Amino acid sequence: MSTTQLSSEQVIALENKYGAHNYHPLPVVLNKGEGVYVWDVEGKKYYDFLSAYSAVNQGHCHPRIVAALTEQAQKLTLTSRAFYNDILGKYEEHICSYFGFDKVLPMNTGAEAVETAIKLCRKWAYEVNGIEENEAQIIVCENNFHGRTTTIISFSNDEDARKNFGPYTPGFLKIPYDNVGALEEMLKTEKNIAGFLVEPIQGEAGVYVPTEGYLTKAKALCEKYNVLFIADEVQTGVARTGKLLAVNHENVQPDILILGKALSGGVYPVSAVLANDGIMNVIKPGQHGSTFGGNPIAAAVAIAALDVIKDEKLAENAEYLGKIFRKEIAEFATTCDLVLSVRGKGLLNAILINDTEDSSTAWDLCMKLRDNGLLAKPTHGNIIRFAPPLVMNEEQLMECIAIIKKTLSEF
Ligand code: IF1
Repeated sequence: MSTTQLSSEQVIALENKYGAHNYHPLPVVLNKGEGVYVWDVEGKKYYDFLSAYSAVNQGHCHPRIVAALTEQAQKLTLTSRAFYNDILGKYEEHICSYFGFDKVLPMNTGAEAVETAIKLCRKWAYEVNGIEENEAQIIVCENNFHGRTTTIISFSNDEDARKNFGPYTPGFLKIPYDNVGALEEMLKTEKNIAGFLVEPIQGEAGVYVPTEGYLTKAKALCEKYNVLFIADEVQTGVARTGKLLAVNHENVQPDILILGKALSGGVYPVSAVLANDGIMNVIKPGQHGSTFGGNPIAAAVAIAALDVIKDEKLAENAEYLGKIFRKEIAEFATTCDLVLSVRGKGLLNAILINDTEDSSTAWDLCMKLRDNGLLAKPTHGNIIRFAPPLVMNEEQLMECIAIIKKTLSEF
């Protein structure tokens, strides 16, 4: 292929011909990202209001994180875990003290980390909690999204995510989200329960923020029934919701914490599972792993990505700007019947569009937002997620809110 820049249409045609059709992207072809901005191949500039599904919390191509990547890449990229390297231990100490856990098991993608947490929980149940071998059950919530591996979609109720991928992995019990009674009922009546896996805010389901106190009560129930509280913070973690972790809004410390996405600032696939020794030490040599898990580049990038979050006070910024966003949009919603409501925490927000699930209104609105210089994408049906990089400033946010209001008004 020639090195000259392809037009958007040419790129889209290539992907359509040679790429699996497992996505339906918004028709915009990007070739540059910097902070809160991305540019398309025709040179048009956009505000990014998706942040690669909250992986780019630190902003596109953050110089400190890119520097960590390029510096490490000149030295040592991958040793595998057959040998030690001089940066993994440093990273492990850094992330454990950063989130307050004894140990970390480093992986690469969010789904791998969720799978790791499931294996850890089951093994703990058998070897520490005395549950009958192969009988462990893990409670999950309706409308969850935890990734796309066969086991994870086995406990999804999203037909697109699970249809015709069977046979499914057993050992999961479903309860309604944000329903303490349903959790208690399940814990009281079912046997062999090993853990409760939950998103502190359900992202893909449409940014469902649970009732204040839900996480606290759920954690207390897990303690009462001696099952592990497993928080999937792949999307809500690393400052996205206005605190370092979404569970920090309720001072809940999970038994197992799952991180991904912004753990690397979107520069490299990095995920992690954190737990204390009583749980993590059930994993012995040779019982779990991954070729790239904890590789030197991932370690260097994650150290820098976490430092940027703290040094630039991105959680505080997300909290402050998120309040402005929801206030402005809520006020606007009273004057625009296209908008039903806005909800979220920090800079993880969603607008409910006044149309049916199967309507193309949300999609059509995102196309108009694109024309007006702002990129966002619907989650389910009539819900549009708005999640800009956390490095955004108030002036930029106000400009984006103006674009959103203008687009909705003109629609
Ligand atoms: C897609 C959204 C979907 C996640 C939570 C684990 C994972 C994710 C809470 C798995 C990943 C991504 C996957 C991506 C779109 C996006 C997403 F919610 F963020 F928007 F799909 F629901 N736990 N979420 O949100 O992490 O293996 O992808 O690194 O698959 O379309 P991963």
